[in-house]
Amino acid sequence: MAEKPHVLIPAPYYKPAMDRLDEIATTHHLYSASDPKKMIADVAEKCVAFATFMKCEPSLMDQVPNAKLVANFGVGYDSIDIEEATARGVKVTNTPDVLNDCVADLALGLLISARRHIVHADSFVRAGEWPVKKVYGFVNKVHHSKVGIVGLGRIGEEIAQRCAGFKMEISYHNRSMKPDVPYRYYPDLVEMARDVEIMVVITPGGAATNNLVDEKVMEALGPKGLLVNVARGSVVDMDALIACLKDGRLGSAALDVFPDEPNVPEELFSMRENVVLTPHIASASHDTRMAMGMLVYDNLKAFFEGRELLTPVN
Ligand code: NAP
Ligand code: 8YV
Repeated sequence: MAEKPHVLIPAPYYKPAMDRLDEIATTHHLYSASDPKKMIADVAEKCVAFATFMKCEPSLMDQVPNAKLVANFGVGYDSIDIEEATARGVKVTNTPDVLNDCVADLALGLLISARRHIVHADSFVRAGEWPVKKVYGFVNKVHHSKVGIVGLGRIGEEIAQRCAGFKMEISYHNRSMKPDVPYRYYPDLVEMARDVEIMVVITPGGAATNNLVDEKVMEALGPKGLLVNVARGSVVDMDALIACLKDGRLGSAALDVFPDEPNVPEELFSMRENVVLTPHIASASHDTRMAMGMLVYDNLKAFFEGRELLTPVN
């Protein structure tokens, strides 16, 4: 029987899906190697591809010169240097679409938690405060509110559909207007922020969106405004966010992503009433992570068989 192609896994992804890869490849798990340098020395020449979660530096590509595909576990590929990969003749694939629903679900979960204070109200009950204070207090509604989506792409459209279910008035900001969507388009992000009560950010990360949501945008969203970020930490200016939340220029925030994960600025920890935090879990259901992993698998299989890649990004 012919030897299976060798694949290097620099950073782990959903284990049941990584295990499936052993059906079609001989896998080398760099992240768990007791001596990573030795593993690279042993397998570098043999490996024809990488399967990875957001990690594959140009220096690693140089050390594994015959690997001509990076199959990334994730739709976002901002942490992979596409120009450097292309310059080396390395193709990159990602995992679009299979996670749209799951990410949109969490965006709405965060939105509702923040507006209705679900997390904070839960602490109120657990701390025994209900019998003492009698009433929790009053919050802002979700239904019929005005929401602005920053990045009306594959996931953004799913978020919009869910918002429509809550009878919200929906607007969006992209670099270009989309044909055939029933939502109001704002070419100017500050203008949209001024007109909405809730902003949901779901653009790609990377240089083009770095600090796209800056102090001006937050001030325009205002003291009653809610900012939800499920995109990348780099898209929102974290220093400005903390400052605006502290002095009330922005009302509240719900964040799944941070600029320096897994580190989260401690200032946010004490903001219990108006800030909801999750550890980058928007796509983290079993079904979705399996589907993402199988797209990694399918791209690798197509590559091994000389077929067209399913979801290439370069
Ligand atoms: P997509 O289909 O490519 O949509 C991206 C949208 O952002 C497009 O509508 C695009 O419109 C807009 N956009 C891009 N650059 C922009 C800019 N500079 N200014 C304003 N708008 C811009 O991508 P997707 O599949 O929906 O995924 C979006 C991102 O979500 C991913 O790249 C990833 O970073 C993030 N994500 C996070 C999680 C999580 O776990 N939290 C999970 C999945 C994805 P224009 O091109 O017209 O500007
Ligand atoms: C995952 C993501 O967190 O797809 C993306 O861009 O951010 C998420 O789905 C990640 O890729 C895998 O853990």
